Formats: sequence, C-alpha cells, structure tokens
Amino acid sequence: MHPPSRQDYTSVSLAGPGGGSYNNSKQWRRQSCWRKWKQLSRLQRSLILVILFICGVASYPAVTEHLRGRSGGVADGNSVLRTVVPHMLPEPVRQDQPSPEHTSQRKLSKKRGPPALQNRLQKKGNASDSEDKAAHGRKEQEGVISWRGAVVDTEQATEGHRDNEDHPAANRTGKTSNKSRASCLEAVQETFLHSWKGYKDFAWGHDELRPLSKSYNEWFGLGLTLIDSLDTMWIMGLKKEFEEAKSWVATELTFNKSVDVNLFESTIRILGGLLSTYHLTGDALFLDRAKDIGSRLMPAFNTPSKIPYSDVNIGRGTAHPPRWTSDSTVAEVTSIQLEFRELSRLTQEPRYQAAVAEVMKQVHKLGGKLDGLVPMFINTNNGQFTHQGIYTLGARADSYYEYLLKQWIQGGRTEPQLLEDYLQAIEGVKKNLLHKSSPHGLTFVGEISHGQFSPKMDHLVCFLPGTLALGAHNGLPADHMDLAKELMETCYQMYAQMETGLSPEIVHFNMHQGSTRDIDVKLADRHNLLRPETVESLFYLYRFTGDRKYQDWGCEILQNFNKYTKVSSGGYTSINNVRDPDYPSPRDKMESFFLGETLKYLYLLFSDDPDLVSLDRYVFNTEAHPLPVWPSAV
Ligand code: DMJ
Repeated sequence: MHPPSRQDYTSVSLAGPGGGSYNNSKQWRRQSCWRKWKQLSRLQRSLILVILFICGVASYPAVTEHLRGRSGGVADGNSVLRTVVPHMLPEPVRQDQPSPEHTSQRKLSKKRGPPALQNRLQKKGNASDSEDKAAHGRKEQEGVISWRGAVVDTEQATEGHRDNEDHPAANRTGKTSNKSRASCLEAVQETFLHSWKGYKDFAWGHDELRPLSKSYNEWFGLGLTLIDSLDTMWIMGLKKEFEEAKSWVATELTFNKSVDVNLFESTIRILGGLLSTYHLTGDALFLDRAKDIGSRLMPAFNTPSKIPYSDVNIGRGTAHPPRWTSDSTVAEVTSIQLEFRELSRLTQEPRYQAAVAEVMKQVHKLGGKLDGLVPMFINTNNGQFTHQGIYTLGARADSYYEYLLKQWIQGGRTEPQLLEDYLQAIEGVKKNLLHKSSPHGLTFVGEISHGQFSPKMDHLVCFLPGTLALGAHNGLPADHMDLAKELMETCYQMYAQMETGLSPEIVHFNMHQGSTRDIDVKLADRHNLLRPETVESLFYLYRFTGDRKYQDWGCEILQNFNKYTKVSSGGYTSINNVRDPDYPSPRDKMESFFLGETLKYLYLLFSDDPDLVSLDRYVFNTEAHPLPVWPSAV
C-alpha cells in the first residue's frame, strides 16, 4: 500500500498552438494598455491587482475541478478542493472510451462461456443514442434537480415501463447512451476478472482476499469466495475461470474437518452457491457437495426449542450458540429455508425441509411482534423472542421478510401463511417505520427502538425495494411497486450524496423542517463493505419496469467502486470512509459477496436479457444464488 500522502499531480500547459505569434494590431493594443496602466496612480494599480488576485483565488477550485473532469459539486456544497485519489486506487475505465484491457476483454467475452450464455453478452437495448439523449433532455426541462450530477426527480419516480408490457427495455428515461451501457456490461465482467485475479494470485482456496497485504483471511476455511463466485462466473460466461474453480471443488474442497461455521452464513453462501451451480450447470459434483454440507449442518437444529444454534462444527457434528448467549438471530434462523427446502426436493429427504419449516411455524405463532415486525433475537432454549423493543428492516431482521416472500414464490404461491406474514409485515413497515426526509422528501425506512422512532437506516435495508417489486410482479398490491420505486430512489441517493458516490453502512435521515441536507452519516458508520443490496434492487426494478435510469444508477455505482475500491495488483477492498475521496482508507478485505452478489446483480442489471436467470423461473437466495421455482408451480 502506498502511503496516504502520496499523490499524483497533473501538470497543465496553458499555451495553445500558435499562441506565440502576434499581429500588429495585437501589438498596438498591448502597447496602448501598457500606456494606460502607467497613467494610473499607485493606489489605483494596487486596487486593481488586489481585485484580480481575489478573482483568481475564488475561481481556482472550480478550475481545478473542471480540469480534473468532475461534473457537479459535492452534495453538501462543500467547496474544499479535492486532490487526486491515492495511487493504489486507480481511476476507473471511462465508459465511453474502452481501454485496451476493455477491448481485449470484449474479445474474451465473445469466446468464453457456456454456449447458451455466450451471445447474451452481445445483446443491447433497442433505444438509439439520440433517442436516449432526447428523453434525457426532456426530463431536464421538466424541473428536475441535480445532485452530484445525477438527475433526480423529487416529485415522483419516473413513470416507467410496466410489468407485462412488450419489452422491459422499452423505456428510455435514462441519460446514458446504449453504447455506454454496453460498456458497463463489459466493465462489470472486467471488474469480476480483476477481483478474481487478486483472489487467484493471493488467496486461492481460502475464504477472503486481503488485497492490500496480498494475503487472505480465513473464516471457515472452506474457500468461501470461490464457492460464492461459481454461479457468477457461469452466468458471466467465464468458462475458463469456472473450470479452474470447479476442479478445486472436485479435488480440494472437503467439509470433513473440525471447524466451527455459522449456520446462516454457510447455508446462504456454501449450500446456496453449490445448489445454484448445480442447477445452472447440471453437474452432479455440485449436488454431491451440497448434500455433504447440508447434512453436516443439521446438528444445529438439535436444540430444546428446535430453533437452531448459530454455530456448527461440521467435522464433529456438534452445535452451539455463541459463547455469550443462548440466543440466535431472527434473520439467521429464518433465512436458511430456501436452501434446505430445495435440498429436500432434490434428495427426496424430508428432514431438511421439516427442520426449517418448524422454525417458520414457531416464529409465525410467536407473540412480541409489532404489526408483523419481528424483534432481532430468539432464544434457542424456549423459542421466545428476546431483547424485544427494537424493530428494524436492517441487520438481524432483514432477510426474515425477504424469505417470507421468496419461500412463497419458491413453493408456487401455495403456502398462505408465508404470504399473510409477509403482507402483514409490509403493512407494519408502512405504519411504523416509513417516513420522509427533509428537505427533499426522500422516503425511508427507519427503526423503532423501545417505542421511539429513529431515522436510522442500514444499507442492508436496500434489499427492500427489490423484494417489494418482486412481490408486485407476483400479483401483490400495486402500491408495493410504488413504494419500491420511492425507496429505490432513496437507496440511490445514499450513494449519490456521498463524496465518493458510495453508500455508507448506515445513514440517518433529517426530518426537521429547515434541514439543509437529507442524509447524515455518523463517524462510525462511514464504511462501505462492497455490499450488494442497492444494486440488487436496481436489478429487480429494471427487470420489472424497463426504466433505463436504474441501469444508469448501477453504472455510476460500478464506476465508483472502480474509482475508490480497486487495488491495482488485483481485487477490491472495503473502505472506511465514503466521505473522503482523497483517502477513503482501504480496509484490506474483499468480502465474498462482492463476487457472489454485487457483481452478479450488476451484470444482470446491464445484460438486458430477461431470460438470463428469469425471475419467473428462479428465486434468488439472500446471497444472490438463484434456485428454481418449483416445477409444479410454473
Ligand atoms: C450477504 O451475506 C447477504 O446478502 C445477507 O443477507 C446480508 N449480508 C450480506 C451482504 O450485505
């Protein structure tokens, strides 16, 4: 890593071509000016010099910003001169000017990939560049405001293409040209390959890459990033990389080791990743491995209440709660169902499905909910909610809501209890957690803490627009889609209003009149872990509305990941400070979900092919691994 103070500087020559040759009239004008200057008193000359100096200083930041190619100021109007990005985080590839790497990658992408997926990379939208520009121009005249160069309509989300109309890519409200969008698709594949290079060079077979120290981090010791990435590579058509990873799974991966794993994390990443790769490839290797890890996780359910423990030793077949408590996290015990239900269907062994269905049954019956909203902890001895009083759609509760809807969809919309709980919870969100910020009226989902509303929203909550849109697509009330669009705008603003264009982990919304900005970020919450939730929702919203602005927003986010989190030797890193573009302070960790989720959703967002993992045939688990909607249901 280069020291933070190390900076690159651009030298700018102001002398234009032919600037040195003057004709006679120019010379005369210069002489006459000089005469007039000499006629002024000393006081007059000093005054003019002072005025010129002040003008020069005042215009300096704007000039340097312009020279450095930034459009628009930072969200808070802070005019502090920003210097260049630290050397270890290179500039992104510009969308409209593919680099040589870009071009070679384009060639690469044509050659690679399973036959059925190959030509999907070439597909582009229907709208012409000029049509896009015209649409954008119209939009600007209709009274939109611009934050950090992003076009935002504060009144209403753009009326997009509706579900069931001809082609989802028909709407052209976005401001990016089709050519730029096509290069976003290539750029996301390139981003994946750069991440993979880092992982392969410095962390192969280990859990997570530490890209700055060119080493790795072990969590479970099960090749987490590799397994999380399998289906992403398949979907992107990266056949060579996929085959290398597959041979590691075939020859190196073993679950027969005494290691404690977290039930939820290993279910969504490992079991989910193996099952989805099995479905996409049809290769029995992945099903074998899925059965192995699935059966090794089962001891977690041997608890007095049948609410599973958080941790399992997959080698010894023992399970336990965390050292300090006998509680499990509600989101964790209720977000393993899609995977275990699918494992039962494939193996014809009912025990997996029975175990996770029991959890849902108990949680369904429990008291202590607030209009369908659940607390964050549940006790593994007595099966009751504990630490009650906090209701959030963020950490520790988030995917409970997601899995209510997705299980209902997975099973062919035949389990009314799941739907009832989901619908009730969304009403609970509307009644208790939904508010608007000041001054721009962004709709956000806050939290209830012991009866008090808190305008705090985790980035994790940004899964909700996508989930609401998925529900509406499956016949749930149309106002779910309206809310999805409003929240999508908010999640995008959580990126666009930060100086790096990347969202912090947690934001606080201002609600009092007279606020000058909608979003505040506490010092401890300024980090970005390369999380997927916003781009996940952009993918759903684009698929269901065809509104190009969602692709544009995703493109912008991808560019900023490349600008502020890319490590030149390979890989991307989470950062500590999204508010400091000069030194975002890298954390030296690339989470497996960056490859498993973030880049997969971005790729699907840009792909424009609704059949590439169709949302009518697949349901994504909470780690972005697509599992089939059960056949009898389609
Ligand atoms: C992922 O592991 C999953 O999406 C999970 O549901 C939430 N946290 C991370 C990504 O942010």
